[in-house]
Amino acid sequence: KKEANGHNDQESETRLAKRPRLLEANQGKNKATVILGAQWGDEGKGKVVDMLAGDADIVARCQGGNNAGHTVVVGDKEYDFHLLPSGIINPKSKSIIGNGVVVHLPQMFEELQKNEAKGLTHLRDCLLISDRAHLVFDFHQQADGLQEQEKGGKSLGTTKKGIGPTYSSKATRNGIRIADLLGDSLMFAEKLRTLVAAYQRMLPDLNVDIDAELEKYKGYAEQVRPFVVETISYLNGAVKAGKTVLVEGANAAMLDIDFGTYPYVTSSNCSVGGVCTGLGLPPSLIGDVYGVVKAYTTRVGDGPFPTEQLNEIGELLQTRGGEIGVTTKRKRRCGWLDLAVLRHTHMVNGYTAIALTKLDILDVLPEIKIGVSYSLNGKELNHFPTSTTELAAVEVNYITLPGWETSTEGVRTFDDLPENARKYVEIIEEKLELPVRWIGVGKDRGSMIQLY
Ligand code: 2SA
Ligand code: GDP
Ligand code: MG
Repeated sequence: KKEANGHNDQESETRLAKRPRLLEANQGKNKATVILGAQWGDEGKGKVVDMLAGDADIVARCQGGNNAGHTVVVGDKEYDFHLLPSGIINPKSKSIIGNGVVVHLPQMFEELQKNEAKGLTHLRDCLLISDRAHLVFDFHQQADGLQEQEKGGKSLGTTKKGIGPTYSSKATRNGIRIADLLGDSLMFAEKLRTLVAAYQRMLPDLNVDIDAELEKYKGYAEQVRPFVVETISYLNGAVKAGKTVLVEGANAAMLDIDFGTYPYVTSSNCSVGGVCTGLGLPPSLIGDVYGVVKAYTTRVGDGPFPTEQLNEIGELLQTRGGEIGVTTKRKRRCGWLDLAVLRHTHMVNGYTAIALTKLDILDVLPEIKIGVSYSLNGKELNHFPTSTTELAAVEVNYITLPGWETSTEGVRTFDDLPENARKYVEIIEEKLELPVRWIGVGKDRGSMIQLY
């Protein structure tokens, strides 16, 4: 008998029988784990990624470029990664540079060579690069410097790695992708000439020898070709096949172009949305999202920083914490932990838990403050200020806790931490309503307390 919708009973039964299988196929039980910076960067993402990479089949970068500087310390060896995912130390996992990353090929090959010289000889066997990733050229880096110069006293304090100019080329649809470099060489040359001309119209001082650049990139095309794949189907296929995927965020939520302290931000989405757009992973395949939080706050580059300590406390954090930019060697600005920042980034990123790093740096302080909220004109704010003028004018409401004045460096269990250190951690958990899963008490790979 025909039903109103035109199907007969038997057809409907077959469809129903198929549905559980189809539903199951789309449930996506296996999901990627994501590590994100929860403040203004340099929270210790590299160390956390390296710690988890031992169990990962794939570690992927989704945004940013070699502005990032991620440190991993293994015994007496210190590695700094900029474009390469920090998980690449683990020879058993594949490392992906995703479509959302911007790649300066000469500096990527330099980074490979530098780490090979340090004994990581497996790197080229592990690396995969998206054919959709955009290329950063030397003139993008020059433009970054010139644009900063033009801003004078209002500069952003960029790393001058060409990140902003490259993402703007991408947004104006003049950008050049790795696939263009590997495709028709005449088309690549034409695209490059158009892109350079657009930049020279904006910045007449920009000096580019296009023919020399084309010659150089002929060589890079062949050097990079073996690493290039269509990473979107590769990665989605891997997650569906049950592989363990770890995503390494670069920069941090407060530097996110939408949610950070705009315009004092980088030019990509460093929060969880960037994982989807920068790798082609749907939200349903994203599992745990761990926020990496430094036990105090640092910022490198310009822009408002409400809990900054321009005094001996800030200096102590800077020197004890070795707070120097991994990419530019600039001194990082330092201040107290800021829960207004963390509440804002937790709202956007939805952390499963946090990794609290560098607790050991606070070991010598008799008193420790935590910024718990902001007030403006005597009124407590219930959301993070949008305007930097407002952010620069807020008053921070602090609580003061007693320090522990004991070394935590050798501690490996939560119970063995001094009581005041445990209280510091517990207050953060309570105020953010978010568990702390790991606590960092030293630079080395092993200097980590796991709470659960
Ligand atoms: P850019 O170069 O356009 O991304 O700069 C824009 C802002 O983003 C900040 N930014 C960073 N902040 C912290 N760490 C970063 N990586 C390096 C590190 C930084 C360094 O690990 O130390 O070496 O200076 C990073 N990359 C970009 C930048 O300071 C600007 O405020
Ligand atoms: P990332 O950009 O988030 O990967 O962080 P960076 O590598 O730029 O900066 C973090 C710095 O802190 C590096 O020098 C790390 O070696 C160091 N570090 C990470 N975790 C800890 C920790 O728990 N204690 C100490 N003392 N140093 C740490
Ligand atoms: Mg860093």
